[in-house]
Amino acid sequence: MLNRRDFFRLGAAAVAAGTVSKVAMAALPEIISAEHADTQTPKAPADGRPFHPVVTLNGWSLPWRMRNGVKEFHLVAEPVVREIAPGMQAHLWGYNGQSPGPTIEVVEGDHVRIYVTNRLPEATSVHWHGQRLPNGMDGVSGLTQPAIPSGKTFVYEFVARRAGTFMYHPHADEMVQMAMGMMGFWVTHPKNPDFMRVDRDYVMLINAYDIDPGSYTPKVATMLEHNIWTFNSRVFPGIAPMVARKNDRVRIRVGNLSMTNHPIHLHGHEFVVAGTDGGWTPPASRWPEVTTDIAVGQMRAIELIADEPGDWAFHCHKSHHTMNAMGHQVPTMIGVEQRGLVDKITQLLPDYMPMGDKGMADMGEMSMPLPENTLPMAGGNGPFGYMHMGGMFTTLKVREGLSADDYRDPGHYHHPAGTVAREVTPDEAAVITRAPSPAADDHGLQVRKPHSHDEH
Ligand SMILES: [Cu+2]
Repeated sequence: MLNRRDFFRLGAAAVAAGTVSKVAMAALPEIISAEHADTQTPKAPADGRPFHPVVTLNGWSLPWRMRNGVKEFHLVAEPVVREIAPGMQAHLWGYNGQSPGPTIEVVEGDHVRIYVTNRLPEATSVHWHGQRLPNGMDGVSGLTQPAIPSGKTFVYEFVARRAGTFMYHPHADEMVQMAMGMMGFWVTHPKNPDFMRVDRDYVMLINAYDIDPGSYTPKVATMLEHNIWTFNSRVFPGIAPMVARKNDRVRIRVGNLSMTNHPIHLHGHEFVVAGTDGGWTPPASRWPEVTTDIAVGQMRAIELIADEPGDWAFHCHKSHHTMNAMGHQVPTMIGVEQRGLVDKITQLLPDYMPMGDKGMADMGEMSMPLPENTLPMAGGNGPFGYMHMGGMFTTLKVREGLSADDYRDPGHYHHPAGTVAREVTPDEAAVITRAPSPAADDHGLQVRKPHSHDEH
């Protein structure tokens, strides 16, 4: 976990290592930077007006300073190294040491000033997605401002007029800069801290990368066939769980800055879409869902009562998006008998291994030697064996008896006796009722008899 002292220590290092002169920076808010991928436990704001902070999965919120009633932040656009999951690092562009950049949290009505220092090799800008602001603060390079050249610091200033859920990202060489990971979350909390109060408020951004096994930098021209699908530039099993006390009201805010839509699905509970990037939805307009599609450029704030203890999957429902480092040229081999072939192929390729004739679950599990800097296609070990999941997958862990500020991973769920699916006993098997069928073999399967002359 990060604490404030860590921020300052890392911040000092970042200033020393920076390319922008210390003298020029002296009047600006300190640069606070973080490089590791732990989730920061939320803390009540040290100054400014009160709010209930959000929790950024595998991320953190940017500290600020108050100066003459203005809330001042300092974002630094720069190359970063992001651990995608243990075993794989990506060379991305981001803000303040990370991609996505730190979450910015302000209160409705705050006068906000954001210094943006550009340490990228090319010009950038920051667009404050969804905000009401003066046109010249909207961050569209060429249209509303000159782009911020390398090595320069620009300042944005506006009043956060509307409470809600927002994002920030460049509007300069967008295809490259967003494919490289430049994006961050912004939450404007309501003036009244009890308005739509929830107990736990998680945020994450969806992005996707195309990083060939053995390489570190995303291929920025890829439009759809990405191989790394992320929540906050992390993939399962590298994504932190969301933790909730039983009966907590939980909000999960998800923004999509990838190149395709993502149907986000939660197990074991129903939720409502309580907010979009356009604001809070009127309560009468909400309906129960277990999956909500999030289009490109959209945000959804979903809310639920976490009243079912357990470890509940939370994931994108596109099955390719819960895979890692997946090639799309894999032939489907289900049902193909490969045994005869293998002997012949191994004469040519001694290390050849047949794959996928019973499905593809074995491909993550068999821990083949991987090239440098990539991940198995899926998964990690769960309490009941191997989990065939990677990519945009995490869990909502609902537990009784947690304290309100405890966000630590509680470990695997302990299921009450008799509540886990299991193999039938021989006695049970003997009395299983079979659906009446004209012909069933010993395994209960219907057998289609070949036509015979007797039937005519
Ligand atoms: Cu998806």
